Order: sequence, then structure tokens, then C-alpha cells
Amino acid sequence: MLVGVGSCLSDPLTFSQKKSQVKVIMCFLGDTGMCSSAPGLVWQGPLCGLGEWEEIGEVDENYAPIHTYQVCKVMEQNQNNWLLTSWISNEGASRIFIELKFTLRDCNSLPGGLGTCKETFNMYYFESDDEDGRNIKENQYIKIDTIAADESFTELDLGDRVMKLNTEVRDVGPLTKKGFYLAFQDVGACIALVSVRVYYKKCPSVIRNLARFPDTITGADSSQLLEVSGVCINHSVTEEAPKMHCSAEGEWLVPIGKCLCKAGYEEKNNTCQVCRPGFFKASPHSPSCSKCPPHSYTLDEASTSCLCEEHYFRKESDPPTMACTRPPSAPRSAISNVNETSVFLEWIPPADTGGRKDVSYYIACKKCSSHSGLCEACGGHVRYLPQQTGLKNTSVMMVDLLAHTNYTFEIEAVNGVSDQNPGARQFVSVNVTTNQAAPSPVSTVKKGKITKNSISLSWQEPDRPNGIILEYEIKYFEKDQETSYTIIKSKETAITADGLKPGSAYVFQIRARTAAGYGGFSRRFEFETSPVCKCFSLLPAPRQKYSSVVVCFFFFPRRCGYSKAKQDPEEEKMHFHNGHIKLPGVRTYVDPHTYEDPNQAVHEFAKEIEASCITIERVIGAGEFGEVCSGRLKLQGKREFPVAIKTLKVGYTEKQRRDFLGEASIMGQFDHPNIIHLEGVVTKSKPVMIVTEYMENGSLDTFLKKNDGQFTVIQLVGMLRGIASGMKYLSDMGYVHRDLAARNILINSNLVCKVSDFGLSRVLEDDPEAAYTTRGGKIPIRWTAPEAIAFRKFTSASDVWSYGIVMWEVMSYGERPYWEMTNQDVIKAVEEGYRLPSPMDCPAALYQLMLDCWQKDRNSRPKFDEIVSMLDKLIRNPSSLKTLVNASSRVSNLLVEHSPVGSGAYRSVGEWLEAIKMGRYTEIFMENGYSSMDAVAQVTLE
Ligand code: ACK
Repeated sequence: MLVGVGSCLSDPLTFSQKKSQVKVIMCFLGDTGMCSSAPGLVWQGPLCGLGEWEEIGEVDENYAPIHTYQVCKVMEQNQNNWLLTSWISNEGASRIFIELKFTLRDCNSLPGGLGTCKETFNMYYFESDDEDGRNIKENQYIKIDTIAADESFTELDLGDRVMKLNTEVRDVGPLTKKGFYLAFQDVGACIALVSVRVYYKKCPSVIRNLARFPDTITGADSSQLLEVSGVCINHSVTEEAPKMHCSAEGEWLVPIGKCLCKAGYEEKNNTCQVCRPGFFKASPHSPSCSKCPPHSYTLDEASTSCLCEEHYFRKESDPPTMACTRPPSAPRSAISNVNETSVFLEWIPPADTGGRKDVSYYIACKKCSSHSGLCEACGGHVRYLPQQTGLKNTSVMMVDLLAHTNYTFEIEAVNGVSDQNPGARQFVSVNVTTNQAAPSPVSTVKKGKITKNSISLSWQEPDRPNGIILEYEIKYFEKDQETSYTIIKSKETAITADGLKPGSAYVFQIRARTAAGYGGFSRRFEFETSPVCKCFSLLPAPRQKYSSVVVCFFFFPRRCGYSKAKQDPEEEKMHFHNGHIKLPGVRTYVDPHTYEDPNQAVHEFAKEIEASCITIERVIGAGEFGEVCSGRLKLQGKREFPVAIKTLKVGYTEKQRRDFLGEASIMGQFDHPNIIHLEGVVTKSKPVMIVTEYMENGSLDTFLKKNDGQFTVIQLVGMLRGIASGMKYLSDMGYVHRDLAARNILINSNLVCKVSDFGLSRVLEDDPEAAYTTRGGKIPIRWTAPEAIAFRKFTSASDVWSYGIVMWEVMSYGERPYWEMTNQDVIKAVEEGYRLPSPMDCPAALYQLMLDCWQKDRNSRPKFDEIVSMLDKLIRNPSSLKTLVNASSRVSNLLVEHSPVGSGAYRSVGEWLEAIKMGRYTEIFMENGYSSMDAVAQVTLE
């Protein structure tokens, strides 16, 4: 009996339950049309003929047609009516759900049927891999449940057309076969089965984190989570394997891992979209496409980077998001500071860093020949502080350069892209010429003999003398008494410091001096003098059997004065207290000896002249190295002018050539109207020549002798003034002439005197006036200051002495100083205080100046600038020259202080004058009343 109607209430194939999705695999509906597209839906029902179930066409409460299966055998006993479904594929699901909608008649509302009427029915299933399930026996079915109605209906409901529809859901699982049959067993109820829906749950296909997860049927177990791997969507790559978990309820839970849009694509709405031209995405990790950075572009879609514009570059390590850059411009405002053989360079950063922060600097070093102008790379000897390349700071120091060498330093600014455009090197050049380096410190000092009052030391030349060592300076002081120290100067590498306190420690430091000045002091060396040992015997008492015992007492005197050391004449000793005496100043003259290659020195300071420019006219004299000629020089673009040409004779040795050209190296450094001017040298062809300005009147001594008495005093003073001015220039340059004499002064047709003859070691060798001293050196005794003779202390002050002699030569028209006295007698006489007498008719002021120049104490001698000023004063005020030295004092002035005249050694004035080779003045002495030695002894300077 048909007792109710019903239908599926929603989409028959799929419907959502919250977030999960349900796949309906079988649906019987009241309205068959609604189920028509469901696969495998064959409702066997009445066809099975297993009871009283009937398929009934009905209308629902809204009069819509529906199909129901009904049974209503409530009045009969032992009902067993089966309604069977056809085989239902489970589509791989292992847990399926069965939703039943049905109406059930309330038994109480049935008159008389109470005994047999039931209000439940049973639901069964049978698993099978195939569809042929016709012969399944009832007992093969497995019961799913007994289904009861929540609400049963009555006659009344039927009359009111109220549908009391029940919905029950049961699930079955785990299923192990491909499909199953369902069966509904009626045991005597009044049922209308309105709809049966069989479904399973699945997690629906989804894109999460750019990974696609497929439809996934939930697991059999209601608490089971299925791990599902996702697949990265188009244009995406796996960042971390994407996974999600499908719950039994069909919900996706716990996403793990993800995909990222690959380079050139960006994420938009769960897809990866291509980057447009002009945009790029370098890495999957970049969030989105970016506009190309400055100075770059791209014309293509899906660009992973942008291309640099012309002249712009990208370093490999530059991120693609960085602008393209270019090499920097040149550094600016480079300045150099030369200190001996070190050069310090400083600059400011380039105006254009090329858009980069990694600007560093590279120093290229070139050594350039001043002669040819050609440059070559410096080589490995140069040290760069802190380094040559990759300089971050804008300064650098080059050390260990060659002395007197032209260098060009190119400071190049470099950045990360410089090497991509090597043609665009941007640098600033700095040209410098190194000076001479001071010697390195003495490193090894050995003690020699030590006594109670003296310590002997010896040492080795510094590792890097950087030139010829002119002398050593040895500073020493008693330990902890540094404010009172002594300085000894020595040309040797050994000294003895004496006058020391016994048993005392002394600290020694040594430094060397070359033409470049002093090097640094050595480290401190400490040595101790021997103690005073006063010994006496303790004689054993007569009855004692002990042998005698010597007991020593050491006496340490409280303090020793610095008694003057007995000194090697090569040594000079000075005492200092609280830093008084000043040390010699810095020199600007460069000693050509310091050049390893003398040719380099000569080309540094002298122009090379082509021999074809020179016309030799006549021989005017003979020099040490060859003839001296006069001639003419015709330089390009200049008019021809007369010159003097010194030639180097054929067959010269290398040393002779070096010495010969050495003079040019020196002369070439000077530029002064009273210094002979060097025109140049001829070294590339033979004979080797030195070409100087021509001095028409030749050497001053010969000229004066030839013109005895021919000049006014003012003219003579003019000559002297010129010489003094030249000498002032030389002393300012730090050049000590050592051989200043009238024979080495040249005079031109205007009576301008010029200092000449600048030799090196040979200065004194080739001078016929030079004589060997006891120390072996050759010195022009008559012109040389006593300290220079005694211990080779050649200084500008010793040049002043020589200048005094030149004054005397000039004022006496070339007279030979000390006439025919022997060198030995001259040394002795000068040492004893004798000085040349005033030349005849010599203004007293000039003679006084000579005497001043001959002060024994060289520090008391006037300086050349003072001499120049004094002569200028005299020239400006000629009347001051009128006072002449009178005849008697002129002669007596030979007998200055320290004269031994009163010593009783000579019996008569004549004998004494003879002894000092002044016999020819005897008459004048007599005439002036100095007839006895006693009278002579009364003679004063006045
Ligand atoms: O006294 P004198 O004529 O002058 O003889 C000597 C000679 O050469 C040997 O030195 C003369 N002499 C040297 N240099 C020059 C010069 N620059 N001008 C003229 N004569 C010179 C010097």
C-alpha cells in the first residue's frame, strides 16, 4: 500500500556538505527524470519479484509526479519483502553513504493491524566485483541497520496531504570490492521509499599554493587523513613538494609545501602570468614582475632579466634588480708629495662613480727617462702602501723608488664593471721626480776594546746606504742621562769614545749621512766601561797559613766631565745639552754619486748636444781629461754663440769618463749668473765633450796677473762680489766647492766672475795646487781651512776660508798665497795663528773681511750672504774703501795671536822671519822699529 510520496531534494549528482563534496553514485528518486543521468542506476525493485514492493507513480503534496516504492502488508503475518537494487559501482570509494527518504505508517493509526504491523525495515548490502548478483541469497546480505521512522504518519496526515518524510543516513565501509548491491527488507510495515541516494565523500579538486590537488575520495576510516601530493600549475615550479590532507569528511586540511611562479612569470589569481616587455622577474622567489631598473631594458615577454643599454654593464654578482652601471670617471685633484724615494699621492674620488659603490683605485707606475721621455713599467721593486690595487682610500704611498728618477703614476678609478670596458680607462696622471734617499739605519754595532774611560765601537755600513756615505754621526750618553749627550762625527766605521766614567753604562746610536742628509739613528746599543779596580793584598798574619788574597774595591766616581776625546782628525765631536747645537740643514744639491748609473745623472741634469752643432775653433788650454777649446754652438732656433768646450781625451777609462761627466752633472744643477753655465754635453759621439758658456778672459788668476794694477778697487770688489754671490748660491744649494781659488774662477769680457770647476772626487786630484795630506787626501793646502786639512771638515764655512784667500788673490792681482812657503809650513803657520798679510793698497774693510774669513773657529766666519751684503755696502759707499791698511800693519798682520815670537826660540827678527819664510820683510820690520824679538812681541793686531 502506497503510504507516502517523496523525491531527492537537491542536485542528484553532487551536492556540497559544508566544505566537503559528495559524489552520488546511485539515486533512486521519486522523480526518475532527476536521476536519469546518474550512472549505473538500475533500480531492480519489483523486477526481482522478491515480495510485495510496488513501484507506484504518485504526485507529491504539490501535485508533482513522483515515483515511490511502496509496501504495506501490515495485516499479514511473516512478511519478508525484499527490494533489491542493481549492482552499484563504488567508484573506488571504500566508504559509501546511503541516504534514505521515506514515509512510514503509524501502526497505531491502523485499525486492527496492530498484531502484525511493523514500524521499521532493514537495510542490507552485498559486496561484489561484478554485476551479476541475481542469485544472491538473502543470508548472504550483510545488514547495515534497522531503519525506524522518526515520524510516522496517520490517516489524518494523508487527508491533509501532509508528508511526514523521514531521512536516515547510514554508511558502510570499508568496502573491498568494486561494487555492491543494496537491499531493503520489509517485515510488515507500511513504507513508501521516496528516495535513496548512495554517495561517497571526496575532497574536490583544488588549486592551493599554486599546486593543483586532484579530486580525492576520502578514506574508509572516518578519522583517516589521506596525504595527497599536488602538482605545480603551468609556469610554476616546486618550491617545496606541495601536499594536502583529505579528511574523511572530504575537507582539505593541513597544506604543506608550495609552488612558485617561475622566473619571468608572476602570480595572479592562482595562476602564473607572463611578465610583459619592459618588466622582468629574475627568480621564482621574487613576488612579482618588476620594471627594468635604470639603464636597462627588455623587449621580450617572460624576461628573467633586463639587458643593459649601450656603455652600461652589469657585474656578474650584481642583482638583476640593480641598475646597469658604467666605469667611473677619473679621480680628481691628485697631488703628490715626494719624500726622498717615497711618493705620497692623494686625490679625491671621481665625479662620476658610474652608479656604483664599489669604486676602488689602481696605481700604475711608470718610470720615465728624462732624456728620451720614454716610459716603462716600474717593475717589482716599488712597494705600495697599503697596496697597489683595490685601494679603498684616496691615498697611497710608494716606497723604495729609485732616487732621482722621473715617475709617472696613473691613478685609475675602477669599479665592478671596469673590466667589461677596458677601453674606457679613466685615470689621472701625476709626474714626480724622486729625490735622493737618506741612508737606512746602521743595524750592526760591535763593541771593541773597552777600558775604564773608553769604549771602542765598530759598525757596518747601512744595508741601504742610498749613496756615498759622507760620514757617520755617533751619539752617546750615559745611561739615563740622555739630556747630556755627545756627538762624534766620523768618516770611518769605528770610533773610540773616551773621557767616559768608569763602570758606567753608555748608550750609543749611530746614523749615516749621504748627500741626501742623515738617515735614521740605529737602535740603542748599550755598553759599559770597565770599573776602576783598586787592589791591595791582605797579607796573611805570620802564623796564619793562608795564601795571600787579593781584594778588589771598585770605585765609581760620581760623575765624569766630558773631557775632550783624543780625536781622529776625521772625527768631529760635539757636545749637546738639552738639545743645543743645531744639526746641518737639508740639502738641495744632488750628489751625482748617488746615481747607480752616472749616465743617468748626466742626462738628468745636462742636455745632450749633437756634435754637429758645435764648431771647435781653437785650443785654449789643457784640462785634466783633455784639451779645452773655444768654439761656437749653433742650436736649432737660436743664434750661434761662443762656447768653451772641454773634451775627454781618447783612450779614457770608464772611471775617467764618469768623473769627466760628473762635473757636468753638478754644473747642470746650477743656474746663477756667477756660476759657469753649462750648455750641454756630447756623450753620444766621440770625443765626449762638456760645453759651457765662453768666458773671454779665461781664469781669474791668470787674468789678474796679466793685468796687474789695472783695475780700480771698485772693479776688484765687483769681481769679489760676483764670486761671493755665486758662492752664496752654492752654499744655499748645499754644495761645498772645496777648491775655491782664483784659478777656478772664470772671468768674461764684462769682468763678470763665475765660479767654475765642479769636480767630484777628482776636484782635488786634478788641481795642481792640491797636495796629499798625511791622511792621504789631496787638498789645495793654501786655500783650505785648517779643519778641512786636519780632518776633512769641508763645509760652506771652509769655502768661506777659501773665499778669503781668493779675496787676497784678487786684491794682490794673482799673487800666490803664502808665496813660496811650503805646504807644511803653511799648515803649521796657519795652525799657529798666522794669517796672510794685507795685500798692497788693500782697503782695510776688505782685509778685515779676509781675516774674518780666516777665523780659526769656523762658526765665527761670516756666511756668504753676509759677505755679499758687506761687499754691496762697500760698493754703495766707495769712500769706505778709501781707508787702506798701512804698510807696517800690513806686514805685522802676518803675526797674529799665538805667535811664538815671545817664546825665545828665535835670536833675531831676521831669523824668525826666515823661519816663517818671510825673510823678505826683514827690511820693512827694521824700518818700522821692530828690530828685536821683544819689540815684535809687542805687536798687536791693530
Ligand atoms: O786661463 P785660461 O785661459 O781659462 O785657461 C784655462 C783653460 O781653459 C783650461 O781650463 C780655459 N777655460 C776653461 N773654461 C773656459 C771657459 N768657459 N771659457 C773660456 N775659457 C775657459 C781656462
